Amino acid sequence: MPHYNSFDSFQTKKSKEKKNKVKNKSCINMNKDFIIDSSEQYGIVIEVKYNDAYVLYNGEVLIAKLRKDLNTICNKVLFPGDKVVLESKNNCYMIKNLIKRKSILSRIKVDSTRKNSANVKNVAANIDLAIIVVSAKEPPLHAKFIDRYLLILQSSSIESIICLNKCELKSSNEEEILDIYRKIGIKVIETSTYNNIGIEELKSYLKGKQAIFVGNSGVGKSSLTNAIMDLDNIKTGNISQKSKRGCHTTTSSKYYVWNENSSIIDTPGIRSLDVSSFDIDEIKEYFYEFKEYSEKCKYKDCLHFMEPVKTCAIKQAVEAGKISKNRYESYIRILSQFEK
Ligand SMILES: Nc1nc2c(ncn2[C@@H]2O[C@H](COP(=O)(O)OP(=O)(O)OP(=O)(O)O)[C@@H](O)[C@H]2O)c(=O)[nH]1
Ligand SMILES: [Mg+2]
Ligand SMILES: [Zn+2]
Repeated sequence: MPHYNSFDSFQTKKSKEKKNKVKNKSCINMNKDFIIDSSEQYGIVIEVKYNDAYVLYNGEVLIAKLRKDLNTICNKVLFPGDKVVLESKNNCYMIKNLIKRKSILSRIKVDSTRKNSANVKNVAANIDLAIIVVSAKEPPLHAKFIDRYLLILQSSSIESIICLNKCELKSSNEEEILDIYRKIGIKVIETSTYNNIGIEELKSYLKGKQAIFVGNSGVGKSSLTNAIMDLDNIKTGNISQKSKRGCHTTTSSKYYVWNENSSIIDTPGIRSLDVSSFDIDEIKEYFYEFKEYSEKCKYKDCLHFMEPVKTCAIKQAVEAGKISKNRYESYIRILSQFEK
């Protein structure tokens, strides 16, 4: 069985090239000497507010601005988790260099007012592990959300696990959805910040890592951050009684250190995850459990979509219950967007 975290072996050359194109787009106006390979002394960006970067340096949080000759503002080039080299000038801290990133989590926002113009929105840098946070109820658990997050994280080569929060509200319905992911080799942790369940297990996965919580508004990302930090001062929000969804309480991503070498980035809930920047034939590459069957499809370029069942080994595997129907439906739902 393919394991979800063995990204590179499955990445196509095309998707790698495309990813690099996206990465470069995020570094507009960047002088070449700004990015360096390494430095002994560096600080970590914990939050960025317009032109101010809050940098954790030797245990202190400093406010720094970007080098003037870069002619750009902080929030265009720096993200929580970035490692930066500082210099002090006239009682101000300047960011002299950015240390080369090992990963960047981006999502693409399509500007609906300007057709075909995609806007790269970076979320955080140097992530070792992403925790896709979902809740058992309020907001309800849907496999399609998890599948979109997985697609985006895997295309950024970021290892991911699932955390089902509000597990005290779980019923057999949610259990069935979680089983889909357990079966394809993704770790699922169950937590309840109300009943203090699973927090120690979650910590054991986060230890020694720069991790990030992603997921819809109201699932409990900030509540989990409070639980891990043993704090209660990170703002959390109520669930709307009408829609049973979150109210977008967290508005910017923030980095928290909870243990030596262990940090967590709490992010705002994402309204919609756009996947239109992918190529239609790239999507199937990230549904890793398809791989062992797709080689048996009659046509090499089979999209497992409009092709007849008799030529498509994926459709046959879905019918035989070897591939989850839910996952296949997510795949088709994503592909259908390209038809519009
Ligand atoms: N029943 C239940 N509710 C929880 C649990 N953990 C958090 N909540 C509640 O869920 C609501 C939303 O929690 P937040 O931590 O603000 O959610 P968030 O994911 O940070 O939301 P955004 O910042 O809007 O993206 C709050 O009312 C919490 O009290 C839990 O384990 N069980
Ligand atoms: Mg929050
Ligand atoms: Zn096929």
